[in-house]
Amino acid sequence: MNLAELNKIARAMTAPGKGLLAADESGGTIKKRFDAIGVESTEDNRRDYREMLFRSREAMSSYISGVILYDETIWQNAKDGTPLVRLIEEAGAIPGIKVDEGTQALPNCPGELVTAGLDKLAERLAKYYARGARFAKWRAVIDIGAGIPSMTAISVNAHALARYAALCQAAQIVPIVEPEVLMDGDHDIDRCVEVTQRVLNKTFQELRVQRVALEGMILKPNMAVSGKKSKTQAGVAEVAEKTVRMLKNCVPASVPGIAFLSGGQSDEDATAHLDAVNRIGGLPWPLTFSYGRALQAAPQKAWSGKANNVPAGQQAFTHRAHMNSLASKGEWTTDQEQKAL
Ligand code: 5MM
Repeated sequence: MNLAELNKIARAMTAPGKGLLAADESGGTIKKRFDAIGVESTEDNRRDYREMLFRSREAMSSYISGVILYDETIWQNAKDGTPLVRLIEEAGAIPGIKVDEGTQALPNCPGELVTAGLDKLAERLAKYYARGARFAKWRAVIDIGAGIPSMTAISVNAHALARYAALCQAAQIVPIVEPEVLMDGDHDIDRCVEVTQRVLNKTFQELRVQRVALEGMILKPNMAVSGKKSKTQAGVAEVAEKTVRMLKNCVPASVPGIAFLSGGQSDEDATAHLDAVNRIGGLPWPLTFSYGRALQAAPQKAWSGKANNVPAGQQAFTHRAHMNSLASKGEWTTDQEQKAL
């Protein structure tokens, strides 16, 4: 393992004013997104949509440091035959790949999930590296509810995250470690903090046990937020203060960067929260975005599967990427949010 090189890539992924585009929706998820805009989820439509994003020159070269791809996309070519991976590289961004294979029911733990995909992972990583991937992503899912999460679910998911991260580093690929605590329940923000801290602590414990070099990874956590169905919704200042406290409590300073998931927050909330955490300042790591929905909902709607709408889709994507770039520097304002439209 060349740790200096891994660290260099990790720092480029979280470079000032830049963040990651999570375009790694699996078949089922992209179908759901396309259903919402009345577009059939065919291989060509998925290609056209992602080509539209990757050809958004301003967004890709100024605000996006890297793109997380799904297996299908990393092997796809643009309409003119250029590999989609090349489009990303030509814009100055780094291609990455989702390598987990989704979640499965966790035996003996009703309602809980474990992420699959460790089998043959070393071989798959070698192929992805040869295709140009310089980082990877693995997402563990932890739900909050009555009596859950169990320590069993937290442990097995942390163990798998660390196994994946060690295999990535051996393949000279930077692992994005994503332990997502879902915001779907009716819990309040303090319960989110309590569970997320438990999950982060266990994850870093496993990373250490499995000798993962923290300088060669990126953490992709959830923010501290209220459950979507909670009657009390924490405001921006509380989210920022509790998110920063939670990270300070659990994330070693040697981690080169943190890139949040949006997790179902509205576009503007995801941006406002990122801005607010960055305004607090004085932290050992850059805090940026690795958003899927919060970067793509607007361009998906603007595009709606029509070739004529490509410029509008690209404009919507560029706007969200720009707003999140500003937020990653603590420079976003509601004025800019509205002015650019
Ligand atoms: C883009 O969504 C990713 C893929 O999910 P599936 O495997 O279910 O299709 C997801 O892992 C995503 O990268 C992260 O959750 C962050 O995305 P959000 O939308 O939460 O910002």
